[in-house]
Amino acid sequence: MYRFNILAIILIISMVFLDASANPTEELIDEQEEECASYCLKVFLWNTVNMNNKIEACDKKSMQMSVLQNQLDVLKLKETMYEKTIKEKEVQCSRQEKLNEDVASIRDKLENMTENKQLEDILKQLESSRAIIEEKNEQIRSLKTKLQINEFLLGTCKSNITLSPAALVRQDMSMLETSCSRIENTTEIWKIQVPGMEPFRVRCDGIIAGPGWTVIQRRVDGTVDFNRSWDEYRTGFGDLDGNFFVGLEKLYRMTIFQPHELFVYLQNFDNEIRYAHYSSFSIGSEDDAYKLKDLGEFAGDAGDALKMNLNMKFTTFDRDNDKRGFDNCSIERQGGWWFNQCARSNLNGRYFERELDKWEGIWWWNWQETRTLQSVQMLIRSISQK
Ligand SMILES: [Ca+2]
Repeated sequence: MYRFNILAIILIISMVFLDASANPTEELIDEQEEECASYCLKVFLWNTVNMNNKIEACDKKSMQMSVLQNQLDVLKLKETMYEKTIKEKEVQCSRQEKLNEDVASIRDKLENMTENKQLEDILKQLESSRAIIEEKNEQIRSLKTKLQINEFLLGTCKSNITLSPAALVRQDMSMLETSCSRIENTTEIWKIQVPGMEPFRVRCDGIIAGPGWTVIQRRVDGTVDFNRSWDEYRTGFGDLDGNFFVGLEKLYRMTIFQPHELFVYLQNFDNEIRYAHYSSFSIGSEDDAYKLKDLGEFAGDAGDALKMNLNMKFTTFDRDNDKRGFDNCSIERQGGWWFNQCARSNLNGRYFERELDKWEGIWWWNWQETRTLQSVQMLIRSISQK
């Protein structure tokens, strides 16, 4: 509107000027000038209009540019927002992937745990089954031995039936004892016989703890070494008048043939005497490593130093059946025993001539710990013939 007003004023001024310059005497010139002025005015007006159009077009373009710029700004803003959103999504995707990996890992671990648990259960069942089979085997061995005993007794009865009374008396006189049950108030060496073994000599004692006892182990001095091999402990060793061990096989045959009790006699270097009595005593076969199977009830003034050895197998320096994983108790204690980890007594240890504090010596923990003893004996007696 402002530009239009300017053009109108210029047009009016031009017309006035043209009117004022009219001169009759120079008519031709005037006409020419008038034509020229008209032409110039037309050109001027055309240019003016043209410029005005261009200006308007330019304004229009400018407005369009402005609109486009606004749109561009909006788009840039959106682009920024989209970029931000994309980054956030990428982070979320990354987290999701990590989460998926963790879930997969946990699932694998759970599957492994399940497999391991199943494996452990199977191993436990196998171990349990193995223990049951071993127990059944031991029962079968025990029954076989008892069968031998019954056959032995049956044979004796049959031979008695066929003998005349006079021969029966003679045979009775010569028959071997099956234990020291008839010994009283004295100590003697008897030959006895139990099923499954050839007759063998034992030391019978009717003094230390009453009548009817068989001495199975005796320590009175250091003349016999008790740090012996498995075979020697199985067979027995030593001198029945001095120091000896009866032998695990004999001990097994005697205690399975008849129920027995155990008496442990202890004497220190002050000549004080104490004892430990167990109401029953038996050991397993060699297949069961002569396991200490029964101790019954404890009584006595020396304290119970054997209970931790119940159900333990026998161990020697060359046959490690103890419960101590890293070494052999028998090597440390220098004698065979039913070691656990290891023991609170060491009656088969090394003999010392005086009282010393020695783990490898002969001692009974519940009385005077590891201080060595002067003399010890282990005796058994048939309960049925007590
Ligand atoms: Ca061991």
